[in-house]
Amino acid sequence: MSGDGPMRDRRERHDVRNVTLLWLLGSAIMTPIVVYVFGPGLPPGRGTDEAAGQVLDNTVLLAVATPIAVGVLVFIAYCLWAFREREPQLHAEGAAVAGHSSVQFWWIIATTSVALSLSAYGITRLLETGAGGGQGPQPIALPAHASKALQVQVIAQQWQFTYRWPSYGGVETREIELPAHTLIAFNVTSLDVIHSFWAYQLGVKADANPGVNNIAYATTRGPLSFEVRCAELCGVWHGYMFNSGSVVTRASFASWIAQQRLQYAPATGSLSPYSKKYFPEPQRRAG
Ligand SMILES: [Cu+2]
Repeated sequence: MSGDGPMRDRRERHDVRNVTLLWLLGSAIMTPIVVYVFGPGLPPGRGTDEAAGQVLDNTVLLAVATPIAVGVLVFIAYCLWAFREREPQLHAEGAAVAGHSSVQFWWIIATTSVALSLSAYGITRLLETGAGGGQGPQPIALPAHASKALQVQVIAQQWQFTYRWPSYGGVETREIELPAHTLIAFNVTSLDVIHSFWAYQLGVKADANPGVNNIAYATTRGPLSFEVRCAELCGVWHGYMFNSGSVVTRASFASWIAQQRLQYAPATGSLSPYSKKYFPEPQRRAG
């Protein structure tokens, strides 16, 4: 008795043409819905050029993933139907599992091409715009006019962020306000343990490491309020390490920073000189 004959018959009965049509139709319907209905609501919003870029990238990922997800769902649905037990037999085993070399071949080709082209897309986008992530002390992908960016130093410590403004007399503030339509260079560092500066609506997330100046760029758009959270478990009060900030018009920013300079003048005088990184306990960090 040969087991090969009936199995081959069974395989040939598969409705490849209609399954493929169903997949193409489902993808043609679902992909525009996903892109145009869900795309605009994807994180992290359009608070900065970088955040908007992340929305675009997330939309591209979702658009590419949709036909794949539809394909998997159609395939599962077809399997449930095609391999259902037609005539219940108490002791019958299912058909032997058989490979299908051409499906396997094309699956590997398709998934490899999708993964490689997405990684090429990701690398291009990172080099084009930066991504709002810290790129270390010497970023290799600089935005245009990077040297004219407004420098803001983000100093993390257990368990709060403070902000230092080298172009405004080195004043250090407890809150953060940023001027609209301005390229900002966040110089992120820490005084103690590893933290992470995560300003969600700005599309910025950068590690705050002691002894390191980690630079992230973002170009603000219109007025906006945003939240800052520490995104790295940093001790018992990690969950309380947050504050809020806002992007305001350039005129309001100018009056805010002037008022901060005035208010903190006595403190500014006793701060150590502005530096890209600080070691508040020099005796424990000799060298
Ligand atoms: Cu922290």
